Amino acid sequence: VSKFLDKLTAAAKGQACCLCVGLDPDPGKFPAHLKEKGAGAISEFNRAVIDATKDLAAVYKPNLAFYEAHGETGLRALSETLAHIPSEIVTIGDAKRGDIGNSAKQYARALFDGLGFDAVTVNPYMGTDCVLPFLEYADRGVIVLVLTSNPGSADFQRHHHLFLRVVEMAAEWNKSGNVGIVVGAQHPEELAKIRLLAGDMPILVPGVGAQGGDLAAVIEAGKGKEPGRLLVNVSRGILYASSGVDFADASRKAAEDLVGRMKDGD
Ligand code: NUP
Repeated sequence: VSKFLDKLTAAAKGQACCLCVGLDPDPGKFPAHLKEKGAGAISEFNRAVIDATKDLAAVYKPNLAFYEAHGETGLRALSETLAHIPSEIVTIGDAKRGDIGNSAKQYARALFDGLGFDAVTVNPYMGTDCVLPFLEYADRGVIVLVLTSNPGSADFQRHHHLFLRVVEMAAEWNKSGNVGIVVGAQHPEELAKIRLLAGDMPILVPGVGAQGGDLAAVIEAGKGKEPGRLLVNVSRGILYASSGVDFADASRKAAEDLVGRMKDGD
């Protein structure tokens, strides 16, 4: 069992379905007193959300786009955010990288050695050689896009059931026990099928909350055997539960409500 999987199991605290809080800061949506500081307020915003949710979250998932968009200021905020996350909580860098091996190696370095993520998301549609440099970090998680939450997932991923081939490949790539997969909450029927094929691999499910996915259906279809094998991500539904000065309290309430529903589904 990989170090990544051990950490995930511990962070899950016995829960089959766990909360992944998506840290996708958008200064335009911050409460007025932070909005005026723009990207300079990202770190403070994230820290308040982390402090309010850290006993409820098994995983934090910053999406790199929300930091890279602000250049140096954003990247500094990402480092500060990662430094603020308690060490027992799993971090997933949602970067969806995918490139020829020589370049993928540098992406893996940046995300694992540089930023120090426990796991990253990878776009596998360029093929095995592009995923290998990530897999070489056997102590870290490599979470592969299978069937994404967006409407365009029908264009290629569903074509000839291509996503099922990706599940098969993910199982082959899992020699070190450090591979996971991403399935959007929009596809509960396929999620059940994928769970059967994928065994007890961790499945990260985004798309609950702002994108309208059905949490109960996701739990029913996606639960694994061990704790922490189903990770439900909610970003906007937690971060922007209130646009007022009470945003951190509101993020806690939203997270509490989700965790309550996850426990009921067990
Ligand atoms: O299929 C995917 N759908 C998706 O929304 C794969 C993802 N990684 N995501 C990401 O999850 C998305 O980029 C965002 O960071 C988060 C969902 O955010 P929200 O809809 O809960 O705000």
